[in-house]
Amino acid sequence: MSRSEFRAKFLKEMEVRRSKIVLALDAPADVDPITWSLSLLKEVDGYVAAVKVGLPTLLRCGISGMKAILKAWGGLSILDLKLADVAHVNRLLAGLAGEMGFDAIIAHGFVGYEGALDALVDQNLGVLVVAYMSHPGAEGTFEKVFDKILETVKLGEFDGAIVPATRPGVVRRARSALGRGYLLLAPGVGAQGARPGDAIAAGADAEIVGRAIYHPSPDGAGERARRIRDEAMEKANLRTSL
Ligand code: NUP
Repeated sequence: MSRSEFRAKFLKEMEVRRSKIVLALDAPADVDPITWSLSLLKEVDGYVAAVKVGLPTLLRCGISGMKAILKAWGGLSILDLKLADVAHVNRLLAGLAGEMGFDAIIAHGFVGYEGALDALVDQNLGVLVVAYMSHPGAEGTFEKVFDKILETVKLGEFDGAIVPATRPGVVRRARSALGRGYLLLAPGVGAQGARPGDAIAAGADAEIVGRAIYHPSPDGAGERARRIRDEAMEKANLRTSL
């Protein structure tokens, strides 16, 4: 999938599913990861626009388990590898992501373009670049490289960037540097302290939410996802009933 193809599909999916929430699927250590993922996805169907799978879930489900989960889900999926390697390894992992059925991958931006992220251009896969992270200690490093990473996003004409919902000011800076032609997805809502809708109000297209939806168990996750979606939509002055 080329850059514009994933971005267009994601924007369309948000419209069709009437949600600006992406589910972070990070299976806890004490569950059967495949059963857990399947029941969670069933619960949240209708309330989230896409699913983002992290390494813990992928490693524990394995490639065939992951394929089965994505097939059952049927919607857009993003693999959060936070790739940060040299070109030939990045290319191998991007190929594997495509083979499993993922529509996009997340890669770190600090590695730069030439000999690293340039390998992800033309992989038939959407690419989202981590521009600034959501945890408290991110500032010391990411403040120094943020502007450079945004330049890399534009250089590779990637689909967009991952920016912290915990720092609406950073989301605003990313939007003003990139313009409307790039996706901004923001994690950090709920368990990490940001309120639903704050990042969208600051210019993000969607918010990535994990524990606030699936904790303590998939039971009731649909209702929690619905509430978070509605709160986010309301804050962003959108109407889900449109
Ligand atoms: O800066 C980042 N912060 C972050 O939490 C970049 C990310 N990709 N994430 C991911 O978002 C993290 O790996 C997890 O999958 C999700 C947040 O989960 P939660 O805090 O909503 O449970």
